[in-house]
Amino acid sequence: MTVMEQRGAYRPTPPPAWQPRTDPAPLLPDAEPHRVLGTEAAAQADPELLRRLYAQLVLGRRYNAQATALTKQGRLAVYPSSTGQEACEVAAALVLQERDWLFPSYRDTLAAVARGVDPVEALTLLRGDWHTGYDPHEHRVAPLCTPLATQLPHAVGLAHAARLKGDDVVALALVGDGGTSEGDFHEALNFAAVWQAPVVFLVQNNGFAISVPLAKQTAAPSLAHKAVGYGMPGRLVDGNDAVAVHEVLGDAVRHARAGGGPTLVEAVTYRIEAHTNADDATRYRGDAEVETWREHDPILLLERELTARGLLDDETKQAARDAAETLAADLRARMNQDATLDPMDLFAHVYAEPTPQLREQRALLRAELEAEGEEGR
Ligand SMILES: Cc1ncc(C[n+]2csc(CCOP(=O)(O)OP(=O)(O)O)c2C)c(N)n1
Ligand SMILES: [Mg+2]
Repeated sequence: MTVMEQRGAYRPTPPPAWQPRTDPAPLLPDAEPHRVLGTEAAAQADPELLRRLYAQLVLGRRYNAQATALTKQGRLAVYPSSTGQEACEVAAALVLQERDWLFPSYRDTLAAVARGVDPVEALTLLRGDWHTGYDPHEHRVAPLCTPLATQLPHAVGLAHAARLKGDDVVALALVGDGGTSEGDFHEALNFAAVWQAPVVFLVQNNGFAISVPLAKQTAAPSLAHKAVGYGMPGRLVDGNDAVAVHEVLGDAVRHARAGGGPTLVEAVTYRIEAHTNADDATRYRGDAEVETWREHDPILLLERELTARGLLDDETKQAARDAAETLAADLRARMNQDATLDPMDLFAHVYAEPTPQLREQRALLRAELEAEGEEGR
């Protein structure tokens, strides 16, 4: 059989011989983002889950505020806040089993903390102290990833390897809207679908890649639609509706665990703060837009539901606030201690075999440090 005789081969003459090899209809996302809060479906939501999500959202909001304050006090080099995106962060952590893996980006400190990473260790990288402050294997949380989308092929590799070994492991990878324009996004999704790897991709579409609005970097109908081209389902969800995100991600994780392959979930949300403390968001967006999103705040949406169902009394509210203040106080106390650092560690773990240039730079630094030490005596 020649190549041209194979099923599905491109035939240039009419009638068009091409046919989709997979029916794309079941892969298409819904026209509107999936919502639970504020709809009739909310009445079915488990009260325990609602309370748990609420407590975590309040903790997360306080963590974001405290970390941002620490940047202003010179205790943290940089903090990409996830204020406004806490529902995605928390739901991503809660849907996973202990044996699963989370692959976060630099904005996903909260997801790492919600999964059990020490709140101070989660900030080590952003403080500039060390490569990663926590052992990724302890809670199965990969290092916070700064190069955009490079965490995605890692997640696919881990998920595929786990399946080959017969381990029951699902990988959940987080990425931003801007990250979906990276080559690594394409390669990860392509391989994930071809291999039917047990991986879930959660795109937090927060409207911006630093100052670049979504419309200036993609012409896709939605980011969830990108899934279809790779042969996996795309789901669209209201990223500020914690219950909806939990439900959609939960479905995707179960689907992956059962051997159904990957899913791409686009959560529509908004970055309330600037990109980081080094960014001035007023230069590229107006206050009115931010205010509109504040009215669709993830904590507010959940509070409304809890109150309507009589699940949120003053005591519960106060307990959530107290837990958040305790977390913030611990963060302040521990982040205000100077870390003990060895400047020579700069060169550790860069390559298995240091290059001649690195060896030379290491020797230079050592000589300078020794000279300084002698001057100090
Ligand atoms: C490969 C790569 N290119 C460029 C950058 C610089 N950069 C850091 S954050 C960012 C924007 C990313 O936007 P998005 O993916 O939407 O994530 P968000 O910050 O909104 O969470 C860019 C371009 C980078 N970190 N890595
Ligand atoms: Mg973004």
